[in-house]
Amino acid sequence: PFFFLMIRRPPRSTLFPYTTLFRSMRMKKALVATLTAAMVFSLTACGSSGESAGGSSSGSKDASSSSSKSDDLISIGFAQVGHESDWRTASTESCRSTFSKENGYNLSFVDCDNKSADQLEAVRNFVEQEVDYIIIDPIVETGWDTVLKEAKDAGIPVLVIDRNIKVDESLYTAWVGSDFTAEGESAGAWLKAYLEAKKKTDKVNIVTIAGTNGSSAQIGRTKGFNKYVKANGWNLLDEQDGDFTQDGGQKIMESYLKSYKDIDVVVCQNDNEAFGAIDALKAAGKTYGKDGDIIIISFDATNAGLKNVKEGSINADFECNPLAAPYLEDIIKKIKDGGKPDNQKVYVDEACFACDDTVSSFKTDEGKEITMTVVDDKVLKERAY
Ligand code: GYE
Repeated sequence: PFFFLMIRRPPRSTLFPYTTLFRSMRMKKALVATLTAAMVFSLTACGSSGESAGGSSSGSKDASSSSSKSDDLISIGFAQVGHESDWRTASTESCRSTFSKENGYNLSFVDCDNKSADQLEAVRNFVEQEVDYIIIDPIVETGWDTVLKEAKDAGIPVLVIDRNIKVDESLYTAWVGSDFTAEGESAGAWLKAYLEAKKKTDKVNIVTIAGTNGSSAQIGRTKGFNKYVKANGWNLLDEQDGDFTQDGGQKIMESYLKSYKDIDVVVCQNDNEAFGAIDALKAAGKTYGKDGDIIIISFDATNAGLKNVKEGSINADFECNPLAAPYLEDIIKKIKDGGKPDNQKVYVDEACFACDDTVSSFKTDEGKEITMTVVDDKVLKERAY
């Protein structure tokens, strides 16, 4: 059902299910022998904040509930970014339901609370504990070489989910995630078409509430959107890090409202930041969205985000797909059967949503045809997360 409204990113054959590069990888030499519950218990590198991740529990709870690891379960260590957004909650739930006991997995889940050092430590612990597979959603792109070499030496396949990692490609088995630059480009191209449709040809003042600095979602969305800022001579007033949280979005919007009198567009790099920005705009008595003075653009297109689009508070929302775990499971099954992934990089399909049909379709400067889906009750109902 998730794929129901997806646009196809042409040329599809090069993007889905697997794209480029494929290489052989080292299989883990032997399955892990018995891993005691006590050992798994120590998988709490990232602290107890994990308990609050979308109602999920931390790795220690998973491990303790299994009391002993049976050899026929595949053990997976997952170092998740944190619990900063609705998107993250959906991603966590996708992994937890895919890699459940019933499906044959023993998942050690660690919520890293957006702390890079803790995430490195969690991965190192997984290596020491000799899990069968390691899944990482990297908080930031850099700093991974040493620990991934350790995983490679231990023969543990590393699967990267969502955000990208900047390392030699021999250091991980596969990556499944989104094309963040394409998301930013879609947003820029939509804005261009929207301004044209509204006949707004004077100076366009934009502020961006960016996501966590150094994360590939922030890097890609910024790069993609800012191409359009440059090409169209828009005025980018400011660009500050809201850390992908509602609180961050609100604080930054409040400060922008103090610094800048004339804002035409607010670009929020995720839905939760948009919720915070909306609160700040409301408090300042500004009008925004469908019939307002300020255009709001967001990314993720979660259910809560799309609710705001339907109500007209957010003008356009560019989807980022958090349900990537089943793709990882396919890869794990292939490896387990003695095979290897068809390709090292897998992009998930994504759609674009708007509050009205001012712009129903457009072409990006990069040549991609995009159709905007106007959010109604049916669209909302189909959006599970
Ligand atoms: O957009 C944001 C989350 O990495 C794509 O992280 C993800 C981003 C997502 O916190 O909501």
